[in-house]
Amino acid sequence: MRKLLAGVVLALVAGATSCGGGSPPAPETDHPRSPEPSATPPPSPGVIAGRAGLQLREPPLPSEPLPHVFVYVKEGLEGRTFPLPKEPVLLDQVNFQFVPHVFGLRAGQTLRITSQDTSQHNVFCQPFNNPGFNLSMFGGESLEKSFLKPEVMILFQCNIHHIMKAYAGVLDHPFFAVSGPDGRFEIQGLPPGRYKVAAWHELMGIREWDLELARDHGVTVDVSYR
Ligand SMILES: [Cu+2]
Repeated sequence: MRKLLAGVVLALVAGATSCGGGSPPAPETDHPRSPEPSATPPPSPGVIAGRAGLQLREPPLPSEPLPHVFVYVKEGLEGRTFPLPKEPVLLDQVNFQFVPHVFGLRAGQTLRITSQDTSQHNVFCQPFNNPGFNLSMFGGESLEKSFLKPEVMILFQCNIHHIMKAYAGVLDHPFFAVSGPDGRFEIQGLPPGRYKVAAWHELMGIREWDLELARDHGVTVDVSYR
């Protein structure tokens, strides 16, 4: 009997890997996949950590790391307030690029925009939920703005050099992160609870998922685009 059962399990596994005589059905791509169980320990309590990737080749080949993905808690913090940082967030213009390209800041926090280029730039920003502006800047100048209402994302452009773009996610809480060159991101300090978490990329779009953060360990998420 045991042999028979083992045979059935093997047959099911074989069937799953050769379904339809070709590759298995494509996984649902509208939702990030949970990572395979592995030897990697879960993140520390209060942490949502993971990696954003672009799956250019068929699994199990690894995905390419995807930087500039804005990952944030979208729901689950309603009614809570968090102290506002006094330090400004910096948006610089260097060699005809906004630096950083994607960033987060708090509603009401100061955004200091600077330029290191000798050429003139014109920072053009037209949010939906907040007042916009359209301001000329020369190297060495700086200006300060803030957005009082949460808005994900706000686009910054230079009207003179159209390749210059930056995106800001404005939130009323501090639980957001941007994936780095290796695709990795980490949100820290979340209280235990159920959350809706979202990921945004300027070309690849939005992913959302629900998760529960336990008291004793964090959660790993795999933000996979294809
Ligand atoms: Cu410019």
